[in-house]
Amino acid sequence: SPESPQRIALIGAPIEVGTSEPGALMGPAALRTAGLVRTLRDLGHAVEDRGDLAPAGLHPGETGLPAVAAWATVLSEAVEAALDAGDLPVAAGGDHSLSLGSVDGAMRHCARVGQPLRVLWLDAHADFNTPETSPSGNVHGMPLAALCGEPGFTGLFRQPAPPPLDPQRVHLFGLRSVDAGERALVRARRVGVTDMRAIDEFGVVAPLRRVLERAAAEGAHLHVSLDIDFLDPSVAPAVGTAVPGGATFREAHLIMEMLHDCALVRSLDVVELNPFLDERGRSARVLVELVASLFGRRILDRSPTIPEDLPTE
Ligand code: HAR
Ligand code: MN
Ligand code: MN
Ligand code: MN
Repeated sequence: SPESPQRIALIGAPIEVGTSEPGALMGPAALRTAGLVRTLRDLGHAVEDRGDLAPAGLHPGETGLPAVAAWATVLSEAVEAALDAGDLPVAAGGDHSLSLGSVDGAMRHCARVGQPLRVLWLDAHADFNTPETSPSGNVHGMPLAALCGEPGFTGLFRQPAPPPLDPQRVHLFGLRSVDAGERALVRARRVGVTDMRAIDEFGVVAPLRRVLERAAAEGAHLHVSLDIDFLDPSVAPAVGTAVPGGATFREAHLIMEMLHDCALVRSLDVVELNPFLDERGRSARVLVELVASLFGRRILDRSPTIPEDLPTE
């Protein structure tokens, strides 16, 4: 319901330099085709589609660190500027290296206004590899390590850079695929984790509530990074790195409803949609549904209650 209309800035980032599976650069187009802008407007929000970013001087097909750094720079600038202007940036990817820029932009904004930042990472993966630990060399498996100041990422961020992200202010949710080296790092740095085992045992509500309560207590800016492979591949098949045993549609949907109700989300990434691997637009539509719930679509125009007068026979 449009009880709290937002100004949303949609920032397309057709980026796939971070992955070895081509197709993610079609992600922003597929999300628009699936009705992302119209859906958010129908909820009463003012949506400005800023189109797709294109790093200056970056030639198509260019790979490696210079390309990753060029994307991180334009994304960081766009997200920081949107936040400074009071808009809520939605960065539509693109592979997960996108978050190098979006989270960096949020960090700069938060540092300026003196607001604590927390990051909720909805993902099958930890994305905490360094160039040392990565089994694949793919940068989409590394953004959190880079943002948290692990060594091996020189030249990635705009200078001067803010202090690195505190790993204890990051919460991985839905984790079910970690590499040996990154597992050791995630533990050593005490990154917050709700893995699939925990979700199976306790559901999504109790663990997420704790994360949101901590963020609410300090008036945090909550950045949500939604990797489509958080979902089970049977729900959203358009992923390059599918991991079985993911979230159901209902779990993801409920998470989005809780994120809306907490009113702490100030920036959002929607990443890793690979339309080339989709089935007739299914995954793109699922993502639009989920984003709609995060931005206030609800089943009835009230909070859920347990009916007092259950029908009896
Ligand atoms: N952990 C593996 C690697 O580093 C796979 C990473 C895949 N990452 C994403 N984003 N799809 O979460 O290569
Ligand atoms: Mn990811
Ligand atoms: Mn992932
Ligand atoms: Mn639901």
